Amino acid sequence: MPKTVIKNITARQILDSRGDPTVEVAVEAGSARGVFGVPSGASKGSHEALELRDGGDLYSGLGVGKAVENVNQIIAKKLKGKDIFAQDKLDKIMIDLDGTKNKSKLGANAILGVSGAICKAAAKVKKQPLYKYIGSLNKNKKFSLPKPMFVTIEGGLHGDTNLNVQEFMVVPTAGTIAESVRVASEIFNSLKKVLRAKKLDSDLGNEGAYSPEVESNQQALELITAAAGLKGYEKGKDYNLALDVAASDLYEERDKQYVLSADQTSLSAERLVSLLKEWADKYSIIAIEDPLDEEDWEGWSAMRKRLSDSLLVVGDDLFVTQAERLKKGIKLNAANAIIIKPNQVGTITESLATVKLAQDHNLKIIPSHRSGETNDDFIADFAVGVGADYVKFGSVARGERIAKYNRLLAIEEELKQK
Ligand code: 2PG
Ligand code: MG
Repeated sequence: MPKTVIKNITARQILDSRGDPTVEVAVEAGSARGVFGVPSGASKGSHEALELRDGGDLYSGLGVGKAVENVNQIIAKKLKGKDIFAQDKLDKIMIDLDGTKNKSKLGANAILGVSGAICKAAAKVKKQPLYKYIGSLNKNKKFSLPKPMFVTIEGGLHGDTNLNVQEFMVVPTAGTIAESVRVASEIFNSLKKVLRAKKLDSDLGNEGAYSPEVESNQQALELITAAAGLKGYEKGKDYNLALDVAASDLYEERDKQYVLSADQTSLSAERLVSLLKEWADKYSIIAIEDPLDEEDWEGWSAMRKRLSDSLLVVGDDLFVTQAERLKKGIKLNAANAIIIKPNQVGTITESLATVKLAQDHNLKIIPSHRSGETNDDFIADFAVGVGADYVKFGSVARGERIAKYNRLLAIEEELKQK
């Protein structure tokens, strides 16, 4: 392939799905143009790469003018004229240009915007589907479709509710994306009826899932089970459940307790793990993300020892997509699955390296959206490109979530025709 160089890089401020500013970057090379919209989290891990925000009064300090300027004034000058296919070298230039450990000088939002747009533009120059190009970056040629985990009820920092556990997900056992989407959609719409019948709120939270006030955290599990039952779906057979406890947000450092206010209780790590195990057995839960605080490495290891390997213990805030933290987790056997969010680390190359490291140690890979999203569907191609096991893109409602599931549907069709 002849060299095609980067002609232009431009960034601008757009809005995300929460109405907050975020960065969008366009990269031009040859006659191709790659555009990438940067997502943004709410329940962030404290070791994530830094999202640069302007501060001040406008947008309550959340403007991304500085990050945009860093792309337009600093990064663009360095990368123009360079080979569009040199993803790792281009990412390295940005990492060096930033020079900080957490990308706080230029902003991980500025850097990831460019990194993602480069990747998309390069795939277009090559006239390859994006997943295929991403696969080539990680030397993967086996493109299988991941199993989606559909967020169906949400609480924590994602909804206006007393529910403490952040995400209750439905994981259909169906063998295709099309069937999985159907089962998830049917359960989702059935749940609306269940909620209304119980006079519970059926409004949607940040990720398009229901966010009702509950009598207890466990009630959310009962509600989903009832909704699925109404459609004739059996837990453990037609679907399983998954949780994101996002436990760092529930943890009180002072007395080392996890506060489950909806259950009027506080639990030690050990008792929380016992409760999660009880739920897992009763409700056919196959994966529990961030069951404990992001610094409680020992607690994670102890949990893994207590539970069978078939239950996925998933590190999100624990690993923040960073190889350094994953290495520690591998050594301590802290988890057997990892959430991959490119904006937690700040470049596509580093995200791919973390995936590779995890795969080499048999951790399951779960690429994920953020609670603040754009209509960008890059993460769907990323998941297929790296041969991910599962994905988590939110509920089956709201455009910025279904953009990603719809992209998986399209990829599934495409792969079938091959
Ligand atoms: C999570 C994510 C996505 P946020 O905790 O897994 O659901 O939430 O983007 O707010 O960090
Ligand atoms: Mg999480």
